[in-house]
Amino acid sequence: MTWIKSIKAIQVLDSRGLPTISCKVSLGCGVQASAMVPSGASTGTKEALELRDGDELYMGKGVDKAVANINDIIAPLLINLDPRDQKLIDQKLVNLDGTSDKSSLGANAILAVSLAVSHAAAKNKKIPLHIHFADIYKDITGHQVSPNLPMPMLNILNGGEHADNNIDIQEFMIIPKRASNMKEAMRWSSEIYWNLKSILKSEKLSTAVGDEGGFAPNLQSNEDAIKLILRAIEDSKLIPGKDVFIALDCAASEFFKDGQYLLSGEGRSLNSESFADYLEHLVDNYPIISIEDGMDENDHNGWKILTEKIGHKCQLVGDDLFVTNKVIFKNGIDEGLANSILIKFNQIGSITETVETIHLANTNNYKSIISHRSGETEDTTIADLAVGLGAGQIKTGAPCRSDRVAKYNRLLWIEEENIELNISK
Ligand code: 2PG
Ligand code: MG
Repeated sequence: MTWIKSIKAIQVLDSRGLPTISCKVSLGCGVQASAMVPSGASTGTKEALELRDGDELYMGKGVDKAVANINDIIAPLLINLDPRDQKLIDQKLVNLDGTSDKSSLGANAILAVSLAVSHAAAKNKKIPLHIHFADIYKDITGHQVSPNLPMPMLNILNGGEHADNNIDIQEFMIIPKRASNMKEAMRWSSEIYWNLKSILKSEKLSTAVGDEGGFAPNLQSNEDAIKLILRAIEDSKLIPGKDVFIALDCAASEFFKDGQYLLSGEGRSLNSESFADYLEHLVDNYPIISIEDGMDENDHNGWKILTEKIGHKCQLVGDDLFVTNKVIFKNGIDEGLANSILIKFNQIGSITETVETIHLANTNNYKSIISHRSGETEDTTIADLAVGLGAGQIKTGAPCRSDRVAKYNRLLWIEEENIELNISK
């Protein structure tokens, strides 16, 4: 029998220099483990509530209340419980909170504990975290998954809410699809990133980076961003559309105003039908194989149009649309919206609920992509989650900035230590 001896949380800073929570769990056997929670900027309105203090400190962004909720309310409830029973721990947390959006204790408080408990349990079992996650999936769903290494999607050019430039689309990602392993995927991505930097310099464009480590130059259009990336791929002696593909996160909810998609960088305003045509044009003319949040989270009609138009030839990913919430996701599946889901555990607030949402995707032929947030820390839990659950894809920013590469570096170690794992194609 192993048991939780103490739980302690403190306020730390994330990659944007804003407060977040670090939580440490100590077990009776002497094991200690900690985890930190991420934070989004282009958030979906139906995400679980991230509790912020709202006072004069840190521009209202402090998390002292959430930290106190862990230390004073959550910790006493979980002492003596078995950390290996993630389902029970998360159930207790959800019940203690008692709201549908975790607004009483804060999803950030609940997730910090949920994550730290999983790390402690894996250590107690003396197994890597990704194997523990595969066990958790089995416990919760009754199904076995096949762990594998996820294909990375690296955001190398930033716009929207993540950068101070004029680009409307939030993320331009590369997918090193033909790389034979993680090591090669990361080498190609780093070379493309550095070649993009050289191109930007030679064009006298800014090489400053956005929140996720991608470059953030001012450009004439979204297509110009794609063209620059294609050049960078070619300069890396790789073939766009064969070796390396492109993925976009439009984060369209951020520029949907009064029924129109406002591409202010291009001085254009399009309705849902025309914006779907615009995206189809991009898919037909460039090696784009994945588009996330191509429509506003509430524009379900637009999502239907887009899914019917290009769902057969492009991965369409719901992020703000589904917010990792199995009830919202189920409705979306029934409506036939998108064909994939972005998974961010802080959108829902616990490991168990995250696993349930991934299981719903698995049983409905939707792909899952494990994702970071734009505000991150050195925590690498998502790398293990992607491997353990065999999700197949991960997006965690540029091959640059420690908060981003920490996850890729963790994947490189997992590959090194598990020769039986292949990279997902
Ligand atoms: C997204 C994410 C991560 P944020 O929109 O997919 O890239 O951004 O964390 O700001 O919601
Ligand atoms: Mg997104």
